[in-house]
Amino acid sequence: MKKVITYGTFDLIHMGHINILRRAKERGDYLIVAVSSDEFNRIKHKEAYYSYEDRKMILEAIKYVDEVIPEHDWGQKVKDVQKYDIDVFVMGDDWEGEFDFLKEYCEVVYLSRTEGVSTTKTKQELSSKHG
Ligand code: C2G
Repeated sequence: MKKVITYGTFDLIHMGHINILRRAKERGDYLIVAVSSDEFNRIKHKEAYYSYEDRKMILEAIKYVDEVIPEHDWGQKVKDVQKYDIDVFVMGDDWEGEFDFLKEYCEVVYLSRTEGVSTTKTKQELSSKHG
């Protein structure tokens, strides 16, 4: 079984997230998503609308996702790749090159981001529309 992993906050799930999850799953048979904890989001200077528990539940309901684990810090990726016996690490290409150190442990794939959609954009448009 070919196992794939990807990481992210995945707040206010949108087509960009679905596109990366679908393509990540296409790279193997089993997709693990490491979703950023609320504490790690603070380290990433991100304020998620939904809590970790809610973002985890939403991801678990997506058909491409087989398992959801927490992402607590930047340094857990090598351990995760070894612990979960990962074959392919996938991220959007806004992270191009950032995780190449994982190449000695697994395949590293950066996939194109979906243009024109982001959680930040959604929040901004909603707040300007509805005040
Ligand atoms: N993404 C995308 N297209 C978008 C928006 C996001 O392909 N329009 C991808 C990102 O490239 C990333 C994934 O969706 O691979 C999750 O995006 P975020 O939730 O913004 O995750 P991020 O804050 O980049 O966290 O350790 C890695 C970090 O946790 C990544």
